[in-house]
Amino acid sequence: TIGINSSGEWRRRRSSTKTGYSNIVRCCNPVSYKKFVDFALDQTTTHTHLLPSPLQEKYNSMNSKDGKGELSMLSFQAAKIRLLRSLIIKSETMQVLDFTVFPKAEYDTPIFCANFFTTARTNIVVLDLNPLHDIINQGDYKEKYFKSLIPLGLKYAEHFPWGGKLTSESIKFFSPIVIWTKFTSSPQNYDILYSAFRDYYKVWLEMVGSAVKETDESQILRNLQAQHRYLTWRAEKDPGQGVLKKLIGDTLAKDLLRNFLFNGVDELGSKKFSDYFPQYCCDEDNKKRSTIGKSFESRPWDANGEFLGNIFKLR
Ligand code: BLA
Repeated sequence: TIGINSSGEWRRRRSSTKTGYSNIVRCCNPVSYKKFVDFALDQTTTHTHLLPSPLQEKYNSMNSKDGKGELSMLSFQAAKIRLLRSLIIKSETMQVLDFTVFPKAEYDTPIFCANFFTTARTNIVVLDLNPLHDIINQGDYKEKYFKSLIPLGLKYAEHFPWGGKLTSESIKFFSPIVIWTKFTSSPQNYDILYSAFRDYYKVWLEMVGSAVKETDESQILRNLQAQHRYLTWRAEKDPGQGVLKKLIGDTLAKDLLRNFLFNGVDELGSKKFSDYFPQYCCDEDNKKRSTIGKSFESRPWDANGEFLGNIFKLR
């Protein structure tokens, strides 16, 4: 039985094992991210035929160094999907979902992105259909994929307040309907998060389903470069890196990031991080999270999905 006490504190859970009863301290959160992934896989199979990814053999499950945490990985591919992969982390102190789906380069559809970091008290959440191309300066791409979704974004923006300042470059990878939020752990919040996840995923599946295969080589190349740029950003700057390194060590964390989570970063293009993000060129080892700092204290889109931020900051 998983429960939560009124203050959202830890609770002791009695779990039965083959050998009897053992008391395991569990994070109070009555959330199971497996349910989210199960939903997504189930929905995906109603639209397309999922094939196991060649990555599955190597990346399936792993224990953390201290033996108290478990990482579970799943990966698939499909006719229009280059890679659908999920990572669930469960440890004594946190639960994490990193679920991302990358379309093939013949499609310019957004990348589905769900990143949830949960501890006993708090949650850091990004749920979005990450635009493949610039939606701040490129009106047609925004129009094509996001115009009709603005009401959906507003519906959840009401419940999930903007999460506050974030690495400035990240905003370019987010859409006008991004759910970027932080909230305290509660069953009600997880119910709404689950509902948002289902809504966003269903909408994304429809998008991919109706996407028409691009035949123009230059457009395909453009999509491929945008995918590679995205992978390069995330493989290098993912805020989860520190947590992963702590859990499984530097070498395994790096391998997981480059070869599983952001698979393709070493294959889909040859540009390096500093080619795409020259503003980081002079930072020592790219260690700084952002050279232009964090910004966007409040939601930088208005109710019509118009960008309100300072675009100059983003150059
Ligand atoms: C924090 N995670 C964040 C923040 C963002 C994201 C925007 C706020 C801090 C910041 O802006 O740097 C997520 N950023 C994203 C995503 C994109 C992006 C999804 O640019 C996509 C383009 N988060 C994870 C995983 C873990 C995790 C797998 O996705 C842990 C294993 C943890 N995220 C995590 C933690 C923080 C965080 C601990 C807060 C600490 C910090 O800010 O560094």
